[in-house]
Amino acid sequence: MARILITSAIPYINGIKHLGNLVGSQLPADLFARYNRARGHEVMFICATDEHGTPAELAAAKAGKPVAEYCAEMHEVQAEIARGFRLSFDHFGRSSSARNHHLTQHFAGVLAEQGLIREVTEKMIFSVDDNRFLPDRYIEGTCPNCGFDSARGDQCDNCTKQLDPTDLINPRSTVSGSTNLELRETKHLYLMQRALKDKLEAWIDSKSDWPILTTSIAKKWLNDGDGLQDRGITRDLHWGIPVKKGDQPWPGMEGKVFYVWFDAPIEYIAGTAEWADANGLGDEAWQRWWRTDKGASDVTYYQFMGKDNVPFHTLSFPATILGSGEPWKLVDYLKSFNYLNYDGGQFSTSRGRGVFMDQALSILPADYWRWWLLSHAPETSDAEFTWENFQASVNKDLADVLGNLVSRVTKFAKSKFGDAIPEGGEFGPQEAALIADLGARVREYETLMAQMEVRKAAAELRAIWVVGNEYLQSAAPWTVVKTDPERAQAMIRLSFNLIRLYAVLSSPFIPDAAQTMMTALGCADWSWPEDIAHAMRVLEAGHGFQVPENLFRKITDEERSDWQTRFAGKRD
Ligand code: B3M
Ligand code: ZN
Repeated sequence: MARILITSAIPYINGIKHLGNLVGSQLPADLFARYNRARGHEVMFICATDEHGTPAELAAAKAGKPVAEYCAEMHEVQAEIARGFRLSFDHFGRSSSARNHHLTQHFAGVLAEQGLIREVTEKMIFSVDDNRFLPDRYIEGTCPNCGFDSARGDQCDNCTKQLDPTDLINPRSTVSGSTNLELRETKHLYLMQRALKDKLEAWIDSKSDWPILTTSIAKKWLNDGDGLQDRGITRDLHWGIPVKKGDQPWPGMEGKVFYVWFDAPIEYIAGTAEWADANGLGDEAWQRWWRTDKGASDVTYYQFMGKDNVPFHTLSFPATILGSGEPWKLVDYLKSFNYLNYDGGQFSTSRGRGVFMDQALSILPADYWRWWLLSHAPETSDAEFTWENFQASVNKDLADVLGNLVSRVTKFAKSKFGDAIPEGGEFGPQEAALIADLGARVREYETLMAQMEVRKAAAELRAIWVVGNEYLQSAAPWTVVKTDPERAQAMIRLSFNLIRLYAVLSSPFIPDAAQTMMTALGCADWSWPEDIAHAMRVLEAGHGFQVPENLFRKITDEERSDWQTRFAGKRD
């Protein structure tokens, strides 16, 4: 049994995320967590809301609420939607937690002790019309690297370069649009990432098994231009974690807070501590996941995120960890994703274009979305959601292949043999061939799941459903029953075990349908098919069952075109 730590990038608090955000972090992380639990491993799966920074302040102001109250409410909203999507976090924390305050201040303190923090008096952009210092994200302008005209002050979305707002050409405030911006003097703390370059490089070089997308982004930022830059880790804001050196005041830094990207990844650790607190456990319970001196050296740590978050996780956060000189766990494998586009363009939060998580659940259950999103995960390139493709996948894979097998088998068995699995006959060559085929495919599925090859794993799972359907089609128990009822009974007995096999294998993708299948089988044996021949005999003759409700319904052409119109967003 392995010990597996999984974190998903933590979503910002200021609004409900769209399906592109979901498929780039939380959903594949959930798939991996569920799979590893199903294999009997010890899993810790942590996510949280990312609550600091100006996005939260401005969203709260817009909602007319104090920021703390706004964040508490929005956290609940996001937590409820996460439950709706069956995201199986061990804990869904909050980066504004007392634990994160404490740990963030702790890291800043030890980094200072290690001589890796310097104070910089600098000129920052103050927006006269907004009457506030404008944080990086709220200044837009032209990217000096690629010329993209809506680059943000922290990062260019086009070329992913991490930027400082003063790098931008023709900067403007995105709060008011004002170009009445001034440079005003203020003092900030900088993390001396440059001093850690060699260590970071050696660490990244040691990760030969990372996806190309991850390492190429990491290396680009390590070596591009002037190479790794020291980063400001404090801001002139009210909402955030007050700047302190451990639990001591930091002279000259009164009234300032840590930069949201400094404290957000630390929440992965703090969220695990919140989990321990919520379960009445002591510090050793979370430290055994995070401190290599306290049991975490046998933990394998996986992170999931969209490609725009990769520089912060391959450089900034590891700089915090490595720089601390303390034995904290570093990430072992970083799975990153490209973008999901929406119907010929991009998802757009501001224009309401595309399907957002709450809307998705209001029109169809979670499994429909989980299946489509995971089976089309943007791994090797950007992917695109279209309603035609969604309708085709749901109707074909879920309704025609999987759903149909379950309903055919249970309905036929009930009408011919009653409420229990029939006992006649023996498995013959046809069943032996199917079992051999399934055995090979299940091993392949396991390999792909362990490698987080999400799309390929979905394709293998679909193939596993298909071979069962093909077996049933060619064995044709509904015909055979007329001439050789014993033989038909053996086929049906095997088919019931197929349903159980499918429930177990499919549960990481479509947990609700898997549960419905197991409930219909009156079965609570979720054991993984380590031995396929055995797995096909778990449900024995005489075992009762019920015909389940239709597992999946089809999406009609009318619904498809209604939804297409409804989610098209406001026109420019
Ligand atoms: N909240 C950005 C995002 O949601 C950011 C991730 C933080 S991960 C520590 O994509
Ligand atoms: Zn750029």
